[in-house]
Parts: sequence; structure tokens; C-alpha cells
Amino acid sequence: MAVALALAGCDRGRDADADDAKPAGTAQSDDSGGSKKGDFGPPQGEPIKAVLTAPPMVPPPVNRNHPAKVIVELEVVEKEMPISEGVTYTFWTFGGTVPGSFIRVRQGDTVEFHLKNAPDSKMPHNIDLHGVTGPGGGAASSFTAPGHKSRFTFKALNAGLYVYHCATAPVGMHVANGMYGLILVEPPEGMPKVDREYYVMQGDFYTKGKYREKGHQPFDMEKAIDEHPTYVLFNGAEGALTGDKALTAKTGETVRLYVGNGGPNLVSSFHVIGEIFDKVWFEGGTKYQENVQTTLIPAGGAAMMDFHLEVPGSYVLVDHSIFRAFNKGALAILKADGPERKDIYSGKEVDEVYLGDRAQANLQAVATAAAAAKTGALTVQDQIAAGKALFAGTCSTCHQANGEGLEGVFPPLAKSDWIAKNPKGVPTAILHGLQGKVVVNGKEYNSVMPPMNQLTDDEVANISTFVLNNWGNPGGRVTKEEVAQIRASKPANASEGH
Ligand code: HEC
Ligand SMILES: [Cu+2]
Repeated sequence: MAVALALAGCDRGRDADADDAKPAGTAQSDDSGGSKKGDFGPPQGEPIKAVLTAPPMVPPPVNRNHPAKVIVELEVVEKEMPISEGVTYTFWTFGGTVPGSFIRVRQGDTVEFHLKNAPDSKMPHNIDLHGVTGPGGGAASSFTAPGHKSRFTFKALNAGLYVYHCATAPVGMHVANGMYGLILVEPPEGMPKVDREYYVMQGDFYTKGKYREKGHQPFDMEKAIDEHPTYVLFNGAEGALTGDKALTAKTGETVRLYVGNGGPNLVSSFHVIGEIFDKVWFEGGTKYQENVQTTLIPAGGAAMMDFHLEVPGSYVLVDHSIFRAFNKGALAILKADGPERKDIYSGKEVDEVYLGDRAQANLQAVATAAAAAKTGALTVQDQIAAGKALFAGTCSTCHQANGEGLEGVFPPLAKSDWIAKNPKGVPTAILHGLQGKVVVNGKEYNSVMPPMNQLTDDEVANISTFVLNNWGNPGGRVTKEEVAQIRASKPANASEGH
């Protein structure tokens, strides 16, 4: 132990020596000098008003070779905004958005911070910037009642990407309502140039109602204390960065993401499906790691990441704690346009039957039905019995053995008015899958059922007949000829999963 410690001591000594030979502040030097080397003297020139941007945009690079006085003016606004389709939430914001406005300064700058609290706010607020050197990070000095403004000044001594957040009691509640954002303190030489920069920030949200329950949803303190979020989101709303609002880029470009995690509770396993980060300035610090699949971003932490785009298509930003992505909203899209690169990524090349040692034979009812079908003596009862055996283990995984589904996730097949209205929808859903909005018994579902076209026409006919004749559904029968028609009516959905 003593030897190990002595060695460690030795190593540190060597690092420090080696470091003195290198220019200070180089991104990959062993030691940037931290706050001790971050004071470049008094501000020079006229004070500069900081350019603030709403997410997902990032202010332009500072592009300055001297320290300046930078004036930041930020207004706290409490406002109702959509958190999901048809769902609203009263957010508390820095600058009217969640996350709050992006602030960009240079190491050594003197930042004169003006915090205003809108007159129609209900609460006092303040700001704690993790890039501040000084007790509370500005919190006590910036405590501001509704309809007031306050001012404090700090010198940004450490370069890095820093979270800022409200620190007014109860702190967790202010953060949970969206009071966080990012401040980038550029190293003196700036960040390496890239083609595009975007601002993305994760946060967890706690509402009284369930995930996607419509209407205005109040904050749920109990869920927050239990760390059971209803939503986990990028940029404050489900769909904030999908569809028309997706991030965009072109192939051949290098994209940089400035990603923060406001929390208040969860740690993010940040990942872009189909890309590898060429560089990650992990924890928002000075050094980068290369060739990274997933980077951990703690609550109250941040990271920068660069990746070069080769192949066109949609890249999905997720928290790889993956239920959060598909069942709580932590999902965003970056759309890359450009010519195909089949040499790098081919798309699907082969899709053929692979039977393996599929143990179909020991399903007695299925065998009976198959035999009856051959002789033309197949009864509805045979079909129901065979369908029942197939339902278990195929459909029950999601719709549950009793057909009741799972509220908000998998719709019920039991007493389903969707099925009653459209009995042939059952084999269609099995063969072609189902996605987009469906309403079953007054409840809305918006998810994806994958096509299960590996099932034979017989099997689909039997499962459908079983479903139609159970759990209060209207009855009836689906034949394998009908199934063959439905199968032919639309090409199989060649969706590319993760
Ligand atoms: C991987 C999970 C999953 C499996 C397995 C699955 N489904 Fe679904 N199913 C869903 C989802 C999710 C929806 C809702 C799709 C949407 O929101 O657009 C759905 C919708 C349906 C619907 C229409 C809505 C309703 O409840 O009436 C029917 C009918 C249906 N599934 C039948 C089946 C049958 C029969 C099987 C077995 C062959 C099956 N599903 C297997 C996930 C699944
Ligand atoms: Cu606040």
C-alpha cells in the first residue's frame, strides 16, 4: 500500500513537470492549470452583451483573444407549455424555455449577471451557475422576488460546460419544473471548429397524472421524492426534437452536441443510435475521450460530443436506460441528409426464413387444427383451441394472458371496441403491425406493434379467431384464405430496429 502511494505520488510529480513544458490551456495537455491559470487580468475593451439562444441553438463561438466584461440578462418566466401532446404543465423557466437560454463566454471573462423575475411570477427564484467560483455559485446574490431584478458579477476562472439551475427552496421542485440550462466557458483558444452545434438537455418530470394523461398536469412532489418520473425528456417536452423539430445536418459534416442533464434525479446514459462519438469531453471538462458509444451524464452535469456523419438517415438520441426512451419520452432525432453510402452501410440485404429447431410439433391443438385444415374439416372450435396455444407466448407478452393489456402501453384485446368495429383488423395488425394513434375503449395509445409475419396463414387465422371468440369480443372467424389475401395486400413493414 505504502509503495503504491509512493508511486502515485511520483507519477503526479512527473505529470506536473511534463506539463510545464506544454502551452497552458491546450485541450489535450495533461493539466490546464484550472482556476489558478484562469485569471487573464482585468476585462479589456467595451462591455459585451452576451448572445443568448433558445434550445436547440447554441450562440456563435466567442472568437476573442482577450478577457472582456460580458453582460448576461436572463429573465425567469413561469408559464404553461405542452409537455406532451394534449398535456400541459406549468414550467418555471430561465428565458422562457426548458432548458433555459444557452450562455457562452470565454475563460477569464468577467460576467455581470442580471437576473429578472417576471412580475407575474408566483415564486422567488435565483441562479446557481456551476461555472462560478464563489459560495453558492451565485445563489444567495441572485435571490429575486417576483417583479424584481438583481445583479452579481463573477470571473469565469475554469473552462468547461456547466449546468446552471435555480437553487431556491425547495430546490428539487424548482429544478423539476425546468429551471436549468447550460453555460459554456470556452478555453482561451476556443473549441475546435465543427459544422454544427446543438444544445440538448435531459430532465425528469413528475406529474399527478400518468404518462400522456391528457389535460393540465400538476407537479407531484411525492413521485419526485420517490424518484419515479412520469416523463424523462430532452428539451422539456415530448416531441421537442422529433418530426418537424428534429435536429438536422448533412453527411460529411461534423456535429457537436452540448448535452446537459438537469435531473433533478436521474443520471443519463446518453447514446445516439447508429453513431459513435468521435470525441467526448466527458463531464464537460477539458479532456476528451475518443470513440465512445454511450456517455454518462450525471444530474447537474454535462458533456460535449463530436461525431462525423457518413451515412444519411435518422439518428435517434436516447437515454439508453431504454424504457425512458420508449415509455417516458427520452427520445430525439437528428436527421442527416446526403447521398447513400452503401459501402459503409448497406441497409437490409437478406430476409429469409430461419426455422432452427422451432418446437412447433408439441403444440397438440395446433397440430390437430393443421390436420383438420388439410381434410377440410376445420371447425371454429379447432381454430380457437389452436389460437389459444399460439396466443400464449406470442401476443400475451404484450397484451397479457388475460387480454387486458397494460394501461398506457399495450391496449386491451378483451372487450375491445377497436376489434368490434373492425374484426379483420386483428389479422391485419398481426401481419403488418400497427403504429400511430389508436383509441381502444376510450383510451388513447400511440406506440408500435411489430409485424409478426413469421406466423403462417393458418396460425394468423387461428390466433385471430381465438381473439374474436374470447373476452367479450363479437365472435366470428378468420380463414387462412383471408389471411393470405391480407398478407398480399401490403408489403411487410421493413422497419429497421435498434
Ligand atoms: C411487442 C408487443 C406486442 C405484441 C407481441 C403484440 N402486440 Fe398487439 N399491439 C401492441 C401495441 C403497442 C398496440 C398499439 C399500437 C399503436 O399504438 O398503434 C397493439 C395493438 C393491437 C390491436 C389493436 C388495438 C386493440 O387493442 O384492439 C390488436 C387487435 C392487436 N394488437 C392484436 C395482437 C395480436 C393478436 C397479437 C399476437 C399475434 C399481438 N397483438 C401481439 C403490441 C403488441
Ligand atoms: Cu426557481
